[in-house]
Amino acid sequence: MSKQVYDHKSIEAKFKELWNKIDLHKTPSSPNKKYKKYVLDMFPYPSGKAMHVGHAEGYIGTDIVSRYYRLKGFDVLHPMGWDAFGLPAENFAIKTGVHPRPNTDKSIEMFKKQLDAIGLSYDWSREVGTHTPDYYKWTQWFFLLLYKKELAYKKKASVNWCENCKTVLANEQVIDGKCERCDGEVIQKDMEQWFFRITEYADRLINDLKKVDWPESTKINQINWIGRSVGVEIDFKLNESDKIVKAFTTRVDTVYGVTYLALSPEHPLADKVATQEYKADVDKYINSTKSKTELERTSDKNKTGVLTGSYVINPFNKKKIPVWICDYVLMGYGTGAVMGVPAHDERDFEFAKKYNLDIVKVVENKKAKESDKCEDNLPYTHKDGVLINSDIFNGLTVSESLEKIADYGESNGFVKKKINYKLRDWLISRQRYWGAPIPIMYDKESNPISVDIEDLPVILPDDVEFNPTGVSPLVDHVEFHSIDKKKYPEAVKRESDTMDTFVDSSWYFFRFCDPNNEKEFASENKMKAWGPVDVYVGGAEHSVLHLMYARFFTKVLYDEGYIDFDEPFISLRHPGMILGEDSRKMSKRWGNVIDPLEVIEQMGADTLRMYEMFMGPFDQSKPWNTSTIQGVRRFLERVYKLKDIITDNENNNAESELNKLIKKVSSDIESFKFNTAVAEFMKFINFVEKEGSLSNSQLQRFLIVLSPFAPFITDELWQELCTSASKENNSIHLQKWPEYDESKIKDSKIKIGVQVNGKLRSDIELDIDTEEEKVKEAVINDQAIAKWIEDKEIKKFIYIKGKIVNIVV
Ligand code: ANZ
Repeated sequence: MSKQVYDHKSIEAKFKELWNKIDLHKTPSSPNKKYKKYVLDMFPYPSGKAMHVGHAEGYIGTDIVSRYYRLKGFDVLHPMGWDAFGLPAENFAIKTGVHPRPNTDKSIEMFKKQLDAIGLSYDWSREVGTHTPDYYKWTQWFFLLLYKKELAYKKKASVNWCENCKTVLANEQVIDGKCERCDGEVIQKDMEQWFFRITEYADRLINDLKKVDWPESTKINQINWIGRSVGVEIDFKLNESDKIVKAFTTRVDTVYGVTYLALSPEHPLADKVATQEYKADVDKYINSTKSKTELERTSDKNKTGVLTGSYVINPFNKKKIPVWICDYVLMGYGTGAVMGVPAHDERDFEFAKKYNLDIVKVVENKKAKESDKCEDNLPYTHKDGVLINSDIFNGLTVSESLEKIADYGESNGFVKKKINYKLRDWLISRQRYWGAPIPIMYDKESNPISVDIEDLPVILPDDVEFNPTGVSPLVDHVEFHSIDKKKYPEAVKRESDTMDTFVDSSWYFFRFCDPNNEKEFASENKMKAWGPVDVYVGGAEHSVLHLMYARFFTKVLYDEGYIDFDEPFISLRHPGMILGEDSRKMSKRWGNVIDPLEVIEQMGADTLRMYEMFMGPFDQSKPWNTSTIQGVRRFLERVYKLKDIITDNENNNAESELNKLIKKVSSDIESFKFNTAVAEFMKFINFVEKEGSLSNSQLQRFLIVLSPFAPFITDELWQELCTSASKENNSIHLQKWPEYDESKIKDSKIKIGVQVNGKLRSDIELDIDTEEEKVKEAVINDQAIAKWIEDKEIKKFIYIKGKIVNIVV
């Protein structure tokens, strides 16, 4: 005899145990390539904080998708692991004074407990943690692969330094001048660091976005971050000498309007160009810019500069133009020199006004009214217009002239066509402890020597004082630097910096294909079989971080012949944020954080899952609402009682509704419209409760379709309905997704045209078997029709069933 009350606690405990026992979520070992789905979440970093309900949203979405495809007969890979190295874990360790390893392992345990409670169908036999030697051995292997291909290199450069974390950061990890991890101030420092040559892949990283189904905004973020600019470099001769200053411009059409040339304070000529008279001013200026951040220099409204007394010659019109040093010009972009065109560039205009420089207009908007053509409307920065004051190019449109002027300059030897990128090489060394050691040693002259692959992993020692000091904590670790002298006679020490954690996460999705491989990071066969990831879910904040780095790694592996695909994530979705009940971001500060374990304790995991999917569109932010979650709980209680209305006969109306439900839920899951799928379940239950009957087979099919959303309650009800002797192996999750039959889907609603005095005035939607009296009532109360009747007397009302209404007034 089954229980009459829906007791989620006992049901969930029972099935968690049963599923484990029968290894329900085990990944098939050799998938059918045509029918495989690799469904992946961005793996979390276990930094000490527990997960809140917002984090669960994406995991529930992918779990539904995984369960759905399994029922559809696909071989599914749905793994989980830990992005366990890195600053969050290390900063937490510093705060608590506990070593990051036990801290991290404790966090992992806590996360796992939470994930398990939600009923997520991960195959835990594939779990990976980036902080374990058998994982980071391969992170180091990737470093060596890039080093061998000259895609990893060391150079001295001006780099971002976080004062708080006491380490360098990659450009992507500086958000609005602040550290991505701790929000601390970032300054520029000259340091020798390791880089990955991601810029080599800039064009492919843009072009291949065509191949993937990603949110448009994420693609645009990447394209803008890579920042491809097509332009030219123009040679300006300095002071009639042989010295040349090259300036990069995307607007060669404005070259006759150049009235000054601006060098960045870091330009190699900056401290050499000043004439005697200006030298002191220039030195002072260059010194003063050193304390400014890049952000201050570029966003500062008040552009500053200093005159050098030198001049250059514009090779097009041979005019002499003054050379300035300006800190709004950055050394890291183009050539570090800009040709100033005040009439057509906002910054140059501001600068020229401030220092009283010439402004020469060279592009005119033909269509503008006469009054708009005057100088007051400068700068004119648009590209629709024709050239004036530009010698032989006068009269050409901007777009015609770009090519012609560049060709002319090129044939005369002072112009070179050039494509520039905003993207910089990825700085991967960190002066911190909790990361994979870089597998490099140095000889006496500090020349790098790479560690042999067979000597990997270079182990990260545990007994290290990890408080950040500005140099890697590994510098003074004696044992870490003891090297096999026989094998590496030249090596005197190891590289002490560790790798950026984003290196660890750039390849973890390959490891999941073959997580226990001791000989390779993953076998070619396994990667071919499972890769690429079909469905990937994770935060939009990674659009130029992890999502770009992982694409870069994938392309390198593709070029090296390890894999047969060159994009890692075919379709990508970002979950929206779940806000607190007060519509604010969940945070300890506001006291509005909701713990999934508490919700599960009170209402059950199935309720939490269905509610989170019901809250609104997956990719949008939405506030938590306690009364709606109670409504979802009541829905499940009603599902629990459905077995009470089972009859022997198939209910035809329910059959039609059920087929409609199967069709809608299938397409909704495939397109991540979980909220409308849940609404459809609710409509269905309203319908069958009204009908009062449902056959066993109909209830079974309903439960299968519901099972990806509510895996526990559906398995419980399944066991009760099922007559087979071996219930254990008869989990609902091992069944087949029901097919729907289009011919059985009859619409219960129908649209009926309404004529007034012979003219079609509107239509009205009604249940197919509404009686005439009710039709009349509905028609009269319909606003669109009421205005044609007004207060006139209805002389005739004719209803042709299911077809048309005719009213004579
Ligand atoms: C002259 C000019 C005239 C420019 C005009 C623009 C408009 P994007 O599109 O972002 O690549 N520039 C070049 N190097 C720079 C540097 N190191 N620091 C600051 N600015 C620099 O921008 C290219 C434009 O940015 C270039 O084209 C140059 O200004 C400026 F009506 O040259 B232009």
